[in-house]
Amino acid sequence: MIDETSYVPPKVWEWETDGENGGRFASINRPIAGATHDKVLPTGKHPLQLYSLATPNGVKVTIMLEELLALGHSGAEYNAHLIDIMEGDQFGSGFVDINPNSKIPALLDTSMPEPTRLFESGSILLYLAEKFNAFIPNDPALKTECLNWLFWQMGAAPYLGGGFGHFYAYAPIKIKYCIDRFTMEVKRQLDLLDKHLANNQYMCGDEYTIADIAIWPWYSVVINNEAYEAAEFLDVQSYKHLQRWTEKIAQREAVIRGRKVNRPFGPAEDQLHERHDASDFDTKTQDKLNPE
Ligand SMILES: N[C@@H](CCC(=O)N[C@@H](CS)C(=O)NCC(=O)O)C(=O)O
Repeated sequence: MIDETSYVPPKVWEWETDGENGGRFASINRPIAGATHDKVLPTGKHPLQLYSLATPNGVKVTIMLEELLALGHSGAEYNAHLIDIMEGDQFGSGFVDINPNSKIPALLDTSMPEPTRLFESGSILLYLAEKFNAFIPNDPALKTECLNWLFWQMGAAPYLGGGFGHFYAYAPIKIKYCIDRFTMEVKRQLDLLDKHLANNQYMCGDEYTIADIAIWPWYSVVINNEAYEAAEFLDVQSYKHLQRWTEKIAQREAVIRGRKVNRPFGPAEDQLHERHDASDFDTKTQDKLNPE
């Protein structure tokens, strides 16, 4: 049993590979960057090769790609390959070549003279928005506001997931100090979004942009109790404007499609493990591949 009150940090921290304190992510947490094994990544026929998983960070990119395709941008056609982070796929050499940070999502744009690697979901959204001139305002002031919120999300998510979610839902022991600290911050984030959305239809006014596409996957799962089972604890019902925005975006066809891609968990009809063709949504979800 871990006794958190009597722990005195040693002079120099050491990695206890057989320690009891790894928690749920013990098998993938490492203090060393780089590949652990050789593995060539699969590739498909489309210009964009996505290596991902349907966590909120992964869903941002599949929603963006489905939104671009819905607008008629055929250059956004993509193959989505499943990366199982609990099995350590993010440490394979092919994946690390695309993302040295070993985290999903990672994207390869093969339509360029030299294939372009992309990692960090915010960088991927910005790249795609600029490449197709879509979901990013043309007006300089609005574009700046869009980027303000995009980068806000990139900084805020680690407090929500890595801080609050980790200590509230995943840590092997409940530590009041940590839960209080991150709940304070997450409630402040929820209130910030609620107040902003009281006066704005979307994050940048009337236009649906990559700021919404970045923020929605994280805060909708908290509002809908699909992450951390914390909806009651966080009193999400009280954030009415955030709820309105969450529900409106959830109804978009591209959002419904994007959420299913690279999803090996949840209801069978929502699980499209890999997406190699638009028709896969009709024929390759788990309910179709494995009917009862
Ligand atoms: N800031 C990164 C975060 C990406 C991230 O944390 N990905 C997680 C899944 S949501 C991951 O791949 N974790 C595997 C690991 O940490 O080994 C982004 O937005 O792309």
